[in-house]
Order: sequence, then structure tokens, then C-alpha cells
Amino acid sequence: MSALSRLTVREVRVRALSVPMPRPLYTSGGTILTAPLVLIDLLTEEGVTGRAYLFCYTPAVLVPVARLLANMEDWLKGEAVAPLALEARLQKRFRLLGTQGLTGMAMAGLDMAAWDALARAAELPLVRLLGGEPRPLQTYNSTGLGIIGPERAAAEAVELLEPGYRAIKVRLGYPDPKTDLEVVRAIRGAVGDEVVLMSDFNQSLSVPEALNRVRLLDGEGLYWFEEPTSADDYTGHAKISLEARTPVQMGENWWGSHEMAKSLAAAASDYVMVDAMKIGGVSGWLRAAALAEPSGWPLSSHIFPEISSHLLAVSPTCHWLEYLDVASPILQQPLVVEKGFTTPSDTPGTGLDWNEEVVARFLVE
Ligand code: SMN
Ligand code: MG
Repeated sequence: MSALSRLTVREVRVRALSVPMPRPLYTSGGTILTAPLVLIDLLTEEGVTGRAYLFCYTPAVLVPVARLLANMEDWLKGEAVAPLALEARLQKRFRLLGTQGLTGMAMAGLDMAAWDALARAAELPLVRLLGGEPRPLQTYNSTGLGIIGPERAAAEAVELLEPGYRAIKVRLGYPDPKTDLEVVRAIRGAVGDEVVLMSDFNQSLSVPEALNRVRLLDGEGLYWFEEPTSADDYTGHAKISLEARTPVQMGENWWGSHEMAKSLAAAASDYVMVDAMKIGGVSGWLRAAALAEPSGWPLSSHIFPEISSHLLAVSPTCHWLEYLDVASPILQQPLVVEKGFTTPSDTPGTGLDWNEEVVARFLVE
């Protein structure tokens, strides 16, 4: 019998960390100064450990998410490391409460850690376990470039391209629409016409405001308009998509593939992007990739570049990998982006091994 068929959960080890961001993220939807991360180590009776991290957005939920995961340990001990079976069990446990928000985050973290354990037991990188091969994925540098005004944005854009990227993303949604225009023009002036420039409004506009903003910015050569209005307003997004010549991008806030299906049915956006955590881990991502495939919806990732690189490499409509780095300080082998391309790690699992010395420094609880 191979090791793969025998993995049994022994322990769920959870830690809460506050990790400094290389560049703080100022969005029109809020500011993130440090990365609140929950580290999950899924220990098995067979000695293999699966690992994953969760990005909690705000320190206010960091310890609660860690505590929630610890509370779930008793449900998992002695169970087989079988992500789909675990998901079904946990869905049942949370039926009355629901699986959006913190419960969904915890479930996704366990799913990612379980898949990591399976891939390690099979001695395969996740991408190979899923039937794919590591291959270079076009990657945009999404670090920084927040709501910092035209001059600073132009200078930062140049810095972000220096490692050899050809694509970056600017946060927009300034109170005065004219500032959005000034920022885009300042960046374009500094980086030239060839650079792919995505934009992200982080849900900051009402639909009528977004329609105005789109008219103002449509001729500026932006690659996409991301989340111009509330993430759950699919008809609003559809209206904006119809009006805009620039493709509309959204999806990072879908909690699971069911929400994605509703958004696709409403033709809310031209492009789609999924967040490995909110979509439900590896299992959720695979369903999302299957939904995007029949109509050829270009699928990009949202943060979590390490595991997303494995998942995009097996997604039929793979589009862009977002590189927004929050975990590299705590990793033994941070993800490498080479001249704007990322290749999934070729070691067993998803490529997450903690640098324990650094982890200890950022431990909150
Ligand atoms: C974003 C917002 C908050 C945290 C990380 C990233 C942003 C993005 O919406 O798409 O990069
Ligand atoms: Mg976004």
C-alpha cells in the first residue's frame, strides 16, 4: 500500500502571526500595514505534515480564526486526509451557521493543508499530483501601488517593473475622479505604452459613479477595471461591463464556486479572478476552473501566489498570476518570479516550508 492511501490526521497545529509587509497596501477599500497570517500544520500519523497559510486581512480576526481552527481539531483527528471527504464533513458541521467568512477561511486552510500533505506523501509537487506540469505563468507585480497620489505612484511603478515585470496593477477609486485620471497618466508617462497596467477599485464606487469613472478612464489603455462596485452586486458589475470597452475583472470575493456560478450567469465581468482561500482551497479552485472553462473565461489568481501557481498551471483558461507577497519572510524558499514569469515549485507539495526562526519572531499567539 502506498503512503498516499494511509494518511490519517493526528493533530492540527495553528499559529497566528503578524508579518510586516514589504510595502503597505493602501486601497480605496482600506489599508493593510501588516499581514495577519494564520499558519496551519496538519500533522498525520504517518509522519507527513501538510502546510497552508491564511491571509486574514485585518488583525481583528487573526486570533479568532486561529482559535476556530483549533476548536475544529477534534472533528478531524483520526480522519483520513481526503480533502473532498473532509470538506463534506465540515460542510455538514457548519450547515446551520454557513460556510462564508471565518468558517470558510478555516475550511479552505484545512483543504489546502490536506492537499499539501497528499502531494508530499506522493512525493509530487501539487501541480503534478493534479495532472499538470510546472510551467512558467505570466505574472504581474501587484505589490504596493496603492492610493498614494500621482507622483509617488509613478515612481513606485518604475521600481516595481525593475525586476523584469511587464505588468503591474494600480489601485484607483480616489474621491475625485480626476485624480484617478492623473494617476493613470502619471504612471503611463513614467513606464511607457508597452507595460500592461491593470487597475483595481476595490469596490469603492456606486454603479452610477463607476459608469462615470469608466467613461473617463476607458481611453487610457488600462488592461482591466477590477471590482468597480460592490463585490456581490453582479447585475451592477454586468451593467458596468456592458458600458466599458476596458474588460471588467472580479472574483476575489466569491465565497465558493456557487457564488462564482451566479456571477458568471449574470455576466458580471469579462475576466475572472479567484482567491484560493475564499473560493474554498484547492478543491474549490478546481470547481472554479471547471466553471470558467466552457465559455473560456480568462482566469487569474488573487494573492496566495505560491499555491495559486500550482492551480493556475492546471486551469484551462489560465490568465495572470498576481504576485502580492505577504509570506516570503516566513518561508524557507520564497517563490521566485523570473522576468515576470512564475513557475510552480518542483518540490513535493505546494512549496510551503516555514522558516521557524522568523516565524517565532512574528508570533502573536
Ligand atoms: C487586494 C486587496 C486586499 C488584500 C490583498 C489584495 C486587492 C488585489 O484587491 O486584488 O490585489
Ligand atoms: Mg482586487
